[in-house]
Amino acid sequence: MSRRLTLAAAQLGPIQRAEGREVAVGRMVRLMETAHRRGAEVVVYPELALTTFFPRWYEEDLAAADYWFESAMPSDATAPLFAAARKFGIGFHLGFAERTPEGRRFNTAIYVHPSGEVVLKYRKVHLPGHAEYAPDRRVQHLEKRYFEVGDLGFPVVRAPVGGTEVNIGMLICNDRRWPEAWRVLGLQQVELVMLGYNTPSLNMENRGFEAHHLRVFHSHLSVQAGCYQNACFAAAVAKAGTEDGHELFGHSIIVNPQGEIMAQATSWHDELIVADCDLAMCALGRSTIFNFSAHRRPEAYERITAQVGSVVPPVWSPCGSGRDS
Ligand code: CDT
Repeated sequence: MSRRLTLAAAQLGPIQRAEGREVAVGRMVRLMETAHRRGAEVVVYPELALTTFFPRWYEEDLAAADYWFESAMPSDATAPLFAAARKFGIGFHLGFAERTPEGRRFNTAIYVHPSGEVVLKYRKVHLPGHAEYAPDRRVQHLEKRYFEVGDLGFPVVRAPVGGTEVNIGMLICNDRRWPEAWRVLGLQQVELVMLGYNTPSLNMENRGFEAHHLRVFHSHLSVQAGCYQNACFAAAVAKAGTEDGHELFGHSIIVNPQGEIMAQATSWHDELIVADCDLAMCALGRSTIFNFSAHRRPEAYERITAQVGSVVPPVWSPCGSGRDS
C-alpha cells in the first residue's frame, strides 16, 4: 500500500515586537485554511512562531521576559489554532517559548494531532548565542540567557499524520547545522523532520568576511545533507523579512530523502509551500547506502560522544628512513 503525505510549510513574514499573539495566530489560521484548500494533511510553522524573535532583546530581570513565554498550551491566544486544526482535520507543528509550571524555560516545538492532543514535544538542544548582555555586539542573541538546553533528547514517534502513520521528529533552527542531531533522529527511522528557524540575513559581528548568499546556502546545505544521510523528508520553515529592523532570510524549503528541494518559498512574507511526499523513499534510502545496521561503525565514532571541543592533532615528523611504517 502506498504511503503518501501532503506536507505544507507555512513560512511567516515578520512579527513586530509591538504585535500581539492574536495577530500572528490570525495569520497562521489563514495559512492553515490555505493548506487545507491545497490538500495538506500537516502544516509546519516556524521556531518561536507566536512573537518576534525576542532573544535579540535584553532583559536584566528574567521575569520581565516572561511576557514572551507560554505557560499553557493551548493558551487563550493559541486556542484558535487548535480549533482550526479540528475544523480542517489538519495536524500542525508549532514552535514557541515554553515556561513550565516549575518556572523552567525552553525553546520548544510540538506536533499537535487534529484532535488537539499534543503528540510529540521537543526542546531545542543547540542554543546559539550568549547568556549575558554583550556590549561589543551590534545585535544581541540571548538564547542562552532565556532558555535551558533541551532535556528531552531527540525523540521520534510513529503517529498518524493525515491518513498515514509517519515516524516524526523535530529539530529547531541551529540544531539543523549539527549532523549528530540528524543522525540521532535517523537512528530512530525518522521519516519526517519538522524544523522551524529564525536566521538573520547578515552576520552583524564581522569576525571575518562572510558573503551574504552563504547564509542561505549553509541553511539549505545542512537540511539537504541531513535528509539525504538519514533518508527522511524535512520541512524547514522560516520566519522571514524585516522584524523590528532586523532582516531574517526566509527561503523555507521542503526536502526529500535524496536531498532534493521539492518546494521553496520565494517571498519574505506569509507563504505556504506544499509537497506530495512518497514515504517509500525513506525505506529505499534506509535499505541501500544508508542501511545503518549493515554499514555503520560506531566503534570508530567514540570521539563523537566522548569529546566536546576539537583537539590539536599530533604533528608528523620524519623518522629515519620513513619507509616501513
Ligand atoms: N534561532 C537560531 O538558532 N538562529 C541561529 C542563528 C545563528 S547565526 C548563523 C541559526 O543557526 O540559524
